[in-house]
Amino acid sequence: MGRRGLFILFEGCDRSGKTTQSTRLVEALNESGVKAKLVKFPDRTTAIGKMIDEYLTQQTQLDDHAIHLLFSANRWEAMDQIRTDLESGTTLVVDRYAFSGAAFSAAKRLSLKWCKAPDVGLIAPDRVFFLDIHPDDAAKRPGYGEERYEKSQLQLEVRAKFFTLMDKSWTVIDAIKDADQIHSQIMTLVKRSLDRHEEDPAPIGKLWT
Ligand code: NYM
Repeated sequence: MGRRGLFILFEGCDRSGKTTQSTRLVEALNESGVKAKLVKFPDRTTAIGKMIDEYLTQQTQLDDHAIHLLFSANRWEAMDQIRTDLESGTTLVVDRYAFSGAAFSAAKRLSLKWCKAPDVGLIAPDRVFFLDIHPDDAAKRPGYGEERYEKSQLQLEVRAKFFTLMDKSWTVIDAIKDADQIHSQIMTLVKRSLDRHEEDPAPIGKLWT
Protein backbone atom coordinates (compact mmCIF):
# COMPACT_ATOMS: atom_id res chain seq x y z
CA MET A 1 0.00 0.00 0.00
CA GLY A 2 1.21 3.56 -0.73
CA ARG A 3 1.83 6.27 1.81
CA ARG A 4 -1.08 7.91 3.56
CA GLY A 5 -1.83 11.52 2.68
CA LEU A 6 -0.72 14.43 4.86
CA PHE A 7 -3.13 16.61 6.82
CA ILE A 8 -2.12 20.23 6.21
CA LEU A 9 -4.05 22.86 8.11
CA PHE A 10 -4.49 26.59 7.65
CA GLU A 11 -5.52 28.60 10.69
CA GLY A 12 -5.79 32.32 11.29
CA CYS A 13 -8.05 35.22 12.13
CA ASP A 14 -10.86 36.25 9.78
CA ARG A 15 -9.75 37.59 6.36
CA SER A 16 -6.18 36.40 6.81
CA GLY A 17 -6.16 34.73 3.38
CA LYS A 18 -6.67 31.10 4.43
CA THR A 19 -9.22 30.33 1.75
CA THR A 20 -7.07 31.86 -1.02
CA GLN A 21 -3.94 30.04 0.13
CA SER A 22 -5.56 26.68 0.81
CA THR A 23 -7.26 26.71 -2.63
CA ARG A 24 -4.00 27.63 -4.36
CA LEU A 25 -2.09 24.95 -2.48
CA VAL A 26 -4.55 22.22 -3.55
CA GLU A 27 -4.30 23.34 -7.18
CA ALA A 28 -0.50 23.46 -7.09
CA LEU A 29 -0.20 20.05 -5.42
CA ASN A 30 -2.55 18.42 -7.93
CA GLU A 31 -0.61 20.04 -10.79
CA SER A 32 2.63 18.65 -9.40
CA GLY A 33 1.15 15.13 -9.25
CA VAL A 34 0.30 15.02 -5.52
CA LYS A 35 -3.32 13.96 -5.00
CA ALA A 36 -4.83 16.70 -2.81
CA LYS A 37 -8.27 17.81 -1.71
CA LEU A 38 -9.65 20.91 0.03
CA VAL A 39 -11.69 20.54 3.23
CA LYS A 40 -13.30 23.53 4.93
CA PHE A 41 -14.65 24.00 8.43
CA PRO A 42 -17.29 24.87 9.21
CA ASP A 43 -18.77 22.68 6.47
CA ARG A 44 -21.97 24.66 5.99
CA THR A 45 -23.55 22.03 3.70
CA THR A 46 -24.54 19.49 6.39
CA ALA A 47 -27.58 19.76 8.70
CA ILE A 48 -25.30 20.85 11.56
CA GLY A 49 -23.42 23.17 9.20
CA LYS A 50 -26.67 24.88 8.21
CA MET A 51 -27.35 25.68 11.88
CA ILE A 52 -23.83 27.11 12.15
CA ASP A 53 -24.34 29.20 9.01
CA GLU A 54 -27.59 30.66 10.35
CA TYR A 55 -25.78 31.60 13.56
CA LEU A 56 -22.79 33.16 11.77
CA THR A 57 -24.99 35.15 9.39
CA GLN A 58 -26.92 36.44 12.41
CA GLN A 59 -30.24 34.81 11.53
CA THR A 60 -30.34 32.92 14.84
CA GLN A 61 -29.02 33.34 18.38
CA LEU A 62 -27.45 30.46 20.29
CA ASP A 63 -25.82 30.04 23.67
CA ASP A 64 -21.99 30.26 23.35
CA HIS A 65 -21.56 26.69 24.63
CA ALA A 66 -24.19 25.30 22.25
CA ILE A 67 -22.63 26.86 19.14
CA HIS A 68 -19.20 25.70 20.28
CA LEU A 69 -20.44 22.10 20.44
CA LEU A 70 -22.07 22.39 17.02
CA PHE A 71 -18.72 23.48 15.49
CA SER A 72 -17.10 20.46 17.13
CA ALA A 73 -19.86 18.08 15.98
CA ASN A 74 -19.39 19.45 12.46
CA ARG A 75 -15.77 18.22 12.62
CA TRP A 76 -16.64 14.84 14.13
CA GLU A 77 -19.19 14.16 11.40
CA ALA A 78 -16.39 14.60 8.84
CA MET A 79 -13.88 12.23 10.52
CA ASP A 80 -14.75 9.04 8.64
CA GLN A 81 -14.28 10.76 5.30
CA ILE A 82 -11.05 12.44 6.43
CA ARG A 83 -9.61 9.12 7.61
CA THR A 84 -10.67 7.38 4.39
CA ASP A 85 -9.07 10.10 2.25
CA LEU A 86 -5.81 10.15 4.22
CA GLU A 87 -5.55 6.36 4.22
CA SER A 88 -6.16 6.24 0.47
CA GLY A 89 -3.18 8.55 -0.05
CA THR A 90 -4.96 11.89 -0.54
CA THR A 91 -3.31 14.89 1.07
CA LEU A 92 -5.92 17.07 2.75
CA VAL A 93 -5.59 20.82 2.86
CA VAL A 94 -7.91 21.97 5.60
CA ASP A 95 -9.21 25.52 6.02
CA ARG A 96 -9.80 25.96 9.82
CA TYR A 97 -10.18 23.24 12.45
CA ALA A 98 -10.40 22.73 16.21
CA PHE A 99 -7.90 25.53 16.90
CA SER A 100 -10.39 28.02 15.44
CA GLY A 101 -13.03 26.38 17.61
CA ALA A 102 -11.00 26.84 20.79
CA ALA A 103 -9.60 30.29 19.90
CA PHE A 104 -12.93 31.89 18.99
CA SER A 105 -14.93 30.44 21.90
CA ALA A 106 -12.16 31.16 24.43
CA ALA A 107 -12.00 34.74 23.12
CA LYS A 108 -15.70 34.91 24.07
CA ARG A 109 -14.57 34.04 27.62
CA LEU A 110 -15.36 30.31 27.76
CA SER A 111 -12.54 28.43 29.48
CA LEU A 112 -9.88 27.16 27.07
CA LYS A 113 -9.87 23.78 28.81
CA TRP A 114 -13.64 23.42 28.32
CA CYS A 115 -13.33 24.57 24.72
CA LYS A 116 -10.69 21.97 23.82
CA ALA A 117 -12.48 19.00 25.43
CA PRO A 118 -15.04 18.11 22.71
CA ASP A 119 -12.33 18.05 20.02
CA VAL A 120 -9.92 15.78 21.92
CA GLY A 121 -9.27 12.69 19.78
CA LEU A 122 -10.03 14.22 16.38
CA ILE A 123 -7.49 13.33 13.70
CA ALA A 124 -4.50 15.63 14.29
CA PRO A 125 -2.96 17.80 11.57
CA ASP A 126 0.60 16.99 10.49
CA ARG A 127 1.50 20.60 9.77
CA VAL A 128 -0.23 23.89 10.57
CA PHE A 129 0.25 27.22 8.81
CA PHE A 130 -0.93 30.18 10.82
CA LEU A 131 -1.62 33.12 8.53
CA ASP A 132 -0.89 36.01 10.81
CA ILE A 133 -2.45 39.38 10.14
CA HIS A 134 -3.15 42.27 12.48
CA PRO A 135 -6.94 42.72 12.82
CA ASP A 136 -6.63 46.36 11.70
CA ASP A 137 -5.15 45.20 8.38
CA ALA A 138 -7.73 42.39 8.04
CA ALA A 139 -10.50 44.96 8.54
CA LYS A 140 -9.38 46.73 5.34
CA ARG A 141 -9.98 43.60 3.24
CA PRO A 142 -13.19 43.28 1.17
CA GLY A 143 -16.27 41.84 2.89
CA TYR A 144 -14.93 42.27 6.43
CA GLY A 145 -17.57 42.89 9.08
CA GLU A 146 -20.43 41.03 7.40
CA GLU A 147 -20.39 38.01 9.74
CA ARG A 148 -20.56 37.59 13.47
CA TYR A 149 -17.08 37.79 15.11
CA GLU A 150 -15.64 40.17 12.46
CA LYS A 151 -14.82 42.90 14.98
CA SER A 152 -11.29 44.09 15.72
CA GLN A 153 -11.34 43.70 19.51
CA LEU A 154 -12.61 40.11 19.38
CA GLN A 155 -10.16 39.27 16.57
CA LEU A 156 -7.27 40.57 18.70
CA GLU A 157 -8.30 38.21 21.47
CA VAL A 158 -8.73 35.32 19.02
CA ARG A 159 -5.20 35.96 17.71
CA ALA A 160 -3.80 35.86 21.26
CA LYS A 161 -5.60 32.55 21.92
CA PHE A 162 -4.17 31.06 18.73
CA PHE A 163 -0.68 31.86 20.00
CA THR A 164 -1.34 29.91 23.21
CA LEU A 165 -2.42 26.86 21.14
CA MET A 166 0.69 26.64 18.92
CA ASP A 167 3.23 23.82 19.07
CA LYS A 168 6.17 22.68 16.95
CA SER A 169 3.94 21.60 14.06
CA TRP A 170 2.98 25.26 13.49
CA THR A 171 4.60 27.81 11.18
CA VAL A 172 3.60 31.46 11.50
CA ILE A 173 3.35 33.13 8.08
CA ASP A 174 3.28 36.90 7.68
CA ALA A 175 -0.08 37.21 5.91
CA ILE A 176 0.28 40.87 4.96
CA LYS A 177 2.73 39.86 2.22
CA ASP A 178 1.74 39.43 -1.40
CA ALA A 179 -0.39 36.30 -2.06
CA ASP A 180 2.09 34.90 -4.65
CA GLN A 181 4.98 35.23 -2.22
CA ILE A 182 3.02 33.50 0.56
CA HIS A 183 2.03 30.73 -1.82
CA SER A 184 5.60 29.98 -2.86
CA GLN A 185 6.81 30.06 0.75
CA ILE A 186 4.10 27.55 1.72
CA MET A 187 4.70 25.36 -1.34
CA THR A 188 8.42 25.07 -0.44
CA LEU A 189 7.58 24.05 3.14
CA VAL A 190 4.88 21.57 2.07
CA LYS A 191 7.20 19.92 -0.48
CA ARG A 192 9.75 19.48 2.30
CA SER A 193 7.09 17.88 4.55
CA LEU A 194 6.00 15.56 1.73
CA ASP A 195 9.62 14.47 1.11
CA ARG A 196 10.16 13.83 4.81
CA HIS A 197 6.90 11.88 4.97
CA GLU A 198 8.01 9.80 1.98
CA GLU A 199 11.24 8.82 3.77
CA ASP A 200 9.81 8.46 7.25
CA PRO A 201 6.01 8.20 7.28
CA ALA A 202 4.24 9.00 10.56
CA PRO A 203 1.00 7.29 11.59
CA ILE A 204 -2.22 9.33 11.76
CA GLY A 205 -2.20 11.21 15.07
CA LYS A 206 -4.92 12.13 17.56
CA LEU A 207 -5.50 15.72 18.58
CA TRP A 208 -4.76 16.89 22.12
CA THR A 209 -4.17 13.40 23.55
N1 NYM B 1 -15.36 29.50 13.78
C1 NYM B 1 -14.92 28.52 12.95
C2 NYM B 1 -15.61 29.24 15.12
O1 NYM B 1 -16.02 30.12 15.88
N2 NYM B 1 -15.43 27.96 15.58
C3 NYM B 1 -15.00 26.95 14.78
O2 NYM B 1 -14.85 25.82 15.24
C4 NYM B 1 -14.73 27.24 13.39
C5 NYM B 1 -14.27 26.16 12.48
O3 NYM B 1 -16.60 30.74 12.25
N3 NYM B 1 -15.31 33.72 12.03
C6 NYM B 1 -15.62 30.84 13.27
C7 NYM B 1 -14.45 31.52 12.61
C8 NYM B 1 -15.07 32.39 11.54
C9 NYM B 1 -16.39 31.70 11.22
O4 NYM B 1 -15.32 30.85 9.27
C10 NYM B 1 -16.48 31.02 9.89
P1 NYM B 1 -15.09 31.04 7.67
O5 NYM B 1 -13.72 30.46 7.50
O6 NYM B 1 -15.17 32.50 7.38
O7 NYM B 1 -16.17 30.23 6.99
